Amino acid sequence: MNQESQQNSSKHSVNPEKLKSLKELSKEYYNIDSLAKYIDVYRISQTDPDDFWNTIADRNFVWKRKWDSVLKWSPEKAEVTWFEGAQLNITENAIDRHLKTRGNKTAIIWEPNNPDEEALYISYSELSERVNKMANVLKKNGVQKGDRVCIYLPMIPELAIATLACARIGAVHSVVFAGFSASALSSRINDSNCRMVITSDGSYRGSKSIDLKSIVDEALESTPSVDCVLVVKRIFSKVEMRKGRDVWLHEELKQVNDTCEAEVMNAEDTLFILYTSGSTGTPKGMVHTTAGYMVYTAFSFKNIFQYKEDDVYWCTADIGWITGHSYIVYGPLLNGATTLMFEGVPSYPDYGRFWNIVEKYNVNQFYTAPTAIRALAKQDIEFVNTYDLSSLKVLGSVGEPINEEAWNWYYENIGKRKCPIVDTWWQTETGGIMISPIPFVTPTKPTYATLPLPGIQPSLMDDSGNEIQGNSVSGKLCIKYPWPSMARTVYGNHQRYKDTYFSAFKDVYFTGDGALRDEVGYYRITGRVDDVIIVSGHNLGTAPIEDAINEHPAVAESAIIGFPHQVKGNALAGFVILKNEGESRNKENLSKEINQLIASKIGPIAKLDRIHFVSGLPKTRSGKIMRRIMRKISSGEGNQIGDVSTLLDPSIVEEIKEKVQPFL
Ligand code: 6R9
Repeated sequence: MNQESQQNSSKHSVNPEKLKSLKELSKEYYNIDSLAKYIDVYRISQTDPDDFWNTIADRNFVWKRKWDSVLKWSPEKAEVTWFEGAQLNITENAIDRHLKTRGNKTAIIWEPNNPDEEALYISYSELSERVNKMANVLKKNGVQKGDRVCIYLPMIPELAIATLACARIGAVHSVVFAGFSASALSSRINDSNCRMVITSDGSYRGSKSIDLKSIVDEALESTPSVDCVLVVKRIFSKVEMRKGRDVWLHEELKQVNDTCEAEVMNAEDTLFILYTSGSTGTPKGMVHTTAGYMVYTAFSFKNIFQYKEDDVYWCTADIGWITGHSYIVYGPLLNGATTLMFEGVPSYPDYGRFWNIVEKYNVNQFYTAPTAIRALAKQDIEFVNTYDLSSLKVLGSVGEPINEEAWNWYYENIGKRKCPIVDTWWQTETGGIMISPIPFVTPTKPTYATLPLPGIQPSLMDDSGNEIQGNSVSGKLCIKYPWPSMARTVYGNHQRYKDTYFSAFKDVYFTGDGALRDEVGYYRITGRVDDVIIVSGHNLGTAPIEDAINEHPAVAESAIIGFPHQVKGNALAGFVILKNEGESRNKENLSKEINQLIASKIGPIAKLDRIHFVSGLPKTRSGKIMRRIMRKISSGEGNQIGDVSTLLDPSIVEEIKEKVQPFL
């Protein structure tokens, strides 16, 4: 450890003799494969975080220059700097360094929307060539280091390649999910003044094709900063190319060579911006920087998925979300893994598609979201049983609390009771997975994200700002100490960053989530704290109650909200989606049974005053339930629900409006 970082960590005074022996152990830090090692490594990471990250960073990456200090941290200013003084390029770590040993290994398997179309196997050498060429195309069209490039592409290889091409030349990528509307796209482009947009003529999603280029054209009517649109041919539709602005990628590629020197980046240079919608206000452009993000996504990928050299890893997310950034592109490639990208949807051509893909490629690690699990669990089990899923070793879940029913279904039917489920809690802001079991190491427990990764120090805070000690407690989930992949700021608005994450509690990062810590110290995320409902003075998280409801055999999914009540302060209303077989049941009886279940699982306090049977819930495109919308409708403000651009199916809002009489 160098001098400056020694000063930095002086408050964690460690006996040098002890440190020496810990250092011996640290040689194997990178891959935690036993509970004893987890406990040791976690302790080291907590005792001397600087030394811990220093070792991880030093031993597992290629640097053009090493750092002068590991961490500098000013909680008052909400400013954090990791690996200051270091220089690197993340693509040299994700691609170039593998070429000697893994040049012919498949880096990306691409499975198209239509199973009859040919899949692609892109080797590390081919990926290198394609990233370099794309990087040269960006340069040729005027993109320079530091410029922002908006990427609005479907899940085709060019999406991953474009992000890496930006990183190669030091341009900042801002990927916008290609299901967003023109206005959502233009506001994101304008917020960070993107210079270029990379898009395609269109996209396939199940049986539909979507005309992406015309959405971009509409968005660009109000985006003065964009002077070039790079268009990938995907669906071969007729598109209008604006002269002087739009260029075809395939034509540009013919004019460039396949070597592009990796730009020398400083550790804290911005790697990308990714927008995340808060419950209020405009989306926040979370800024992630180079070195810390690299170190943490690589380290967490390796451990959470226990990836072995010949494994095939598949994360079903879209690269438009943080999950896709960290665990389709960067984390896997930094570890020289084979990562699968799927263009389509779980229901096309039928509900067996995911399992068909697992069989086809012998997928070893499968990472998806509870919303997908619930949707698939609703279907005939034959869709699963037709396929051989014996290659699977690890199953992952991310995005929202996974209810017990879905957890059990996943564990039994997909993992056949032999694959641990890693319920991974994290956020766009955290850059990487924070709390999760390590498979074959941490004993799992349904609905619990279990334990923090080494280097992550969670804490639960009470409403007066005190840390809650001990076990069997609940509170607001905070992180006490910086970690390398934390977002550094909100693009163009550091005050908002400070206000959102660093002002609720002194000197700690506030996640916005509530959590409980059980008797052995396992964490369970109970939902966003803005969704917490106080009934007769009791704080009730949404997740445990929804879990209880979902245990009813006729229920597929549910969401609860609070509404004002004269006696209790708030009462609970449930929105319930039934399985097909539940539709014909008497609703009054069903409601009684649901309430009995809640009473027995949580207590009579959590019984629902109203139950609405609906066909769907207002969800974001990444599967999160927008309870805010149900609250607005329920309180008679259905005409003021605000921005619904991130909703998957806006027609659900109309249905709920019709079914729900405001609780006035
Ligand atoms: C990665 C991602 C973040 C919010 C987060 C929390 C919820 C994510 C979860 C989970 C319970 C899990 N969340 N994973 N809740 N258990 N395993 O989803 O990022 O889109 O920014 O959402 O999602 O509420 O605060 P992002």
